[in-house]
Amino acid sequence: MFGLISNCYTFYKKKSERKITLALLGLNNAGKTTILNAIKGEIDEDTTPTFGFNSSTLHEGKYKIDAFDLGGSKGIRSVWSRYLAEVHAIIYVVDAADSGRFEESRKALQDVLENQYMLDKPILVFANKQDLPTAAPAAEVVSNLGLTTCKNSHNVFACTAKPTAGKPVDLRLREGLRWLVGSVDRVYGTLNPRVLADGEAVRQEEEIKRKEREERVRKQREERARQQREEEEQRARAEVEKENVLHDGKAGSLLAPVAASAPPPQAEHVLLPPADGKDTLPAELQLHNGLALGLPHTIESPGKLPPLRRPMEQLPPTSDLRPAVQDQGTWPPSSGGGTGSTGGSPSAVVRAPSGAQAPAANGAVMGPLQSAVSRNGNADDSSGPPSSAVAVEAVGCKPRREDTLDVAAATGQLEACQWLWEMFSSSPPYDGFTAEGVLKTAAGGGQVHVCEWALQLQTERTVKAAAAAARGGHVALMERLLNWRMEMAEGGDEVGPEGEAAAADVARETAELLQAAAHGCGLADLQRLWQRWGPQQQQPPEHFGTCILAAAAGSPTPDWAAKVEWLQARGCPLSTAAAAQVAGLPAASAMERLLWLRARGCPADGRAAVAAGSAGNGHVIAYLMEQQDVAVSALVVMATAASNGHTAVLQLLRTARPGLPLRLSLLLAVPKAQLKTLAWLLEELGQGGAGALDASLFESAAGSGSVELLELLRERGCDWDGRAYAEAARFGHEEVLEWLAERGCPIPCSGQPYVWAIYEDDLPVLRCLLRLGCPWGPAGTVFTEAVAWSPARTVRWLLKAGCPVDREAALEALAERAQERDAPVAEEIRSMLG
Ligand SMILES: Nc1nc2c(ncn2[C@@H]2O[C@H](COP(=O)(O)OP(=O)(O)OP(=O)(O)O)[C@@H](O)[C@H]2O)c(=O)[nH]1
Ligand SMILES: [Mg+2]
Repeated sequence: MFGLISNCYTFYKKKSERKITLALLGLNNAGKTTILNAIKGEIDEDTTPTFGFNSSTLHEGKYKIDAFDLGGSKGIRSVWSRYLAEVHAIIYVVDAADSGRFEESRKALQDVLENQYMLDKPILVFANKQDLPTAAPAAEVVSNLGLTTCKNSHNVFACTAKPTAGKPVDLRLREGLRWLVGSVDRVYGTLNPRVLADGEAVRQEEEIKRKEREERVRKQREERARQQREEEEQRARAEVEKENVLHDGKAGSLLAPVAASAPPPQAEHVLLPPADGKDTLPAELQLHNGLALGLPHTIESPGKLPPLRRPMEQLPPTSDLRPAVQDQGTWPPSSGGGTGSTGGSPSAVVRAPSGAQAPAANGAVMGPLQSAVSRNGNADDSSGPPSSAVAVEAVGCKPRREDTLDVAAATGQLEACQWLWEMFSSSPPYDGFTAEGVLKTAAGGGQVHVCEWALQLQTERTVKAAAAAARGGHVALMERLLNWRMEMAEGGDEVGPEGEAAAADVARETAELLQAAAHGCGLADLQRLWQRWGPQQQQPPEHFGTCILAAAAGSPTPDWAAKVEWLQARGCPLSTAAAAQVAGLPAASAMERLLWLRARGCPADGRAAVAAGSAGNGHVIAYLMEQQDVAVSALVVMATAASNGHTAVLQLLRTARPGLPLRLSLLLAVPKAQLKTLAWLLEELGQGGAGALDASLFESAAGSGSVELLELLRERGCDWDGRAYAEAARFGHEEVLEWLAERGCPIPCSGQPYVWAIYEDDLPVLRCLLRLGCPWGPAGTVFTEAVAWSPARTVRWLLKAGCPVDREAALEALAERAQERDAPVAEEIRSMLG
């Protein structure tokens, strides 16, 4: 029994979050270990210099973070590069009080940034030791580290990792981590396959090197054994010669016993290294091979932060090449440069509403809510329109807020936007759910009315929204948003932060604006904007020029080539970024544009093949693989194609590189339920692939929501366990939960499925779990999570449903909630506890 409980507990701890791997880098004595300890809440720990690394597990919202704190002494820094393939992002720590080492720190960071595996990975910088009088502020650390030209997404947080006695942990540490996780979250869909594939490629490379080393050692040992044998034989012959002399040439029979004493041929194997080769690896390498394995010193800290937003899978792309459909309520498109006919509004999942309909977003998400909202707008309903709160109470579920608000804003459903805003703005803050975000999404869709409403919610930051409008080809709306900013500035209101940081912000925003215009507007508009906002100097900064030209190359406007040529004449270079941009376009344009660019001397690299893999452009991949100057990682391309369901690309790569492993592709095809691709992969894997069909693969499949996929995997003998329930609950798939129970999948005793439903505030899933008889898990765990994150009505429901309560833990979570976030809700919940 104890074993069962302890298994449940272990399982509960092993939450099925998305995983991120981070490395903490920085010079020795910068405070890396102290920062990691502080984030874990271990503020009293004294640190000693780190040799090798420490690893810790953290939680931030839905993410499980494996953090590797590496030693920063000069002699150890060379091993940093071994970790970079396997990390999603890095935390770089600087001792802000030690200006004498800024230059050394800059160089160390520069080396990291130049590593091929660091491309597009976010970087969080902590300017540590702000308690010391000599500490430089964040802006000074930025310029001393040379971050102003850094192409990776980055942010700097000043902090004090080592608090004075009795003081709480510096909140900026968590804030920084939250920023970093948010940045990774935004690109997780593309970054994660790359990280997995790069990690796999590096592991394979190391495996090959290990085998080569073993082979070398084996040969050396064989050679030594052969020499020994020869020496023995020679000695034996010499003995025989001696005997012959003594016995008158009749000592030949003596040879036999001597030869038998030499080691028999198979005895050589005794000298070979064991199959795992452990004894032949240098100790240092063994240490760092541990990166991908379960490592010691793993410390779990409970996830106390709100879940992060999920990727906007529902939102349609804004950059497809289809001609624009002019939505009602949008400003007339620009007449200049042929922009008007091509300024694409998003090919929305939902059309604009008639009357006061709620956003008809993803049915799975909105189903029950939608009917309540429809009632809300029905004039014949004698009971009158219920308030949003009443509707939510009646239905018992919130739509997944970020998805629905995005869809409503992009498609111009003003009333739905207002309704959703009213409902969510009182909730705890949530990454991505901001007025600025709504404005930007609405601007991207050219939705003027929604923009006007959103401008009442926030009035300062409109350049990003203007850029989104430009990207969608909505030039008049873009102008309007830019002028709004001007008016605000003239009116004396503060625009953005002060000083250096403000200047950097403006530079970044204008670069973003021009890049968006290069994508979505015609040449005439681009030229006009360039004149007003473009760089003053003759030669634009390289990164700026590269990005803007790449945007023009991948543009949906018919005059894309004219834009590229015009930008080239302004000093913007043709680069690998442009090649990658066009390689990911729909098939015919991709090849045509890539050849056009290459004919003008445009370089290309592996990223173009990855982009082509993501778009399913097999012929572009085949072309790139033939090019002498392009290094294509077939494994990475294959992984990307698999996650996007491009079976033909997998087939092509499999023919070109028959030895490519398939397991990674299998893992990546599962979350989006790419059924055809999966069927092909399973076929190819055949009997030998049975090992890949484990319970974690099934867990991931449960998160896809596809019962068909689950059926397919079970047919092929895939293993399953209780984690599947948790994953299905996390993504709100009631149908999958029902299916699992009906088929007899072992139900977990961890309570984790409830915890996910609580994070998502998904009452229907909570009800479903209760109906299926899912156990609550270790006493009080589920309730405590609810007390920390849920609205009062969910807590009330849990009490009614008989959820076990650990009163002490609940009160502690409530106190924290009251202090950090929403005190009134905490108070309401406290009154329920009596
Ligand atoms: N005053 C002050 N001291 C700090 C702060 N953070 C860390 N320290 C101290 O700085 C020293 C080095 O901290 P560590 O965390 O061990 O540094 P590290 O970056 O991990 O160093 P290596 O492991 O050698 O690479 C320790 O004495 C810490 O107590 C801070 O915010 N303020
Ligand atoms: Mg350390």
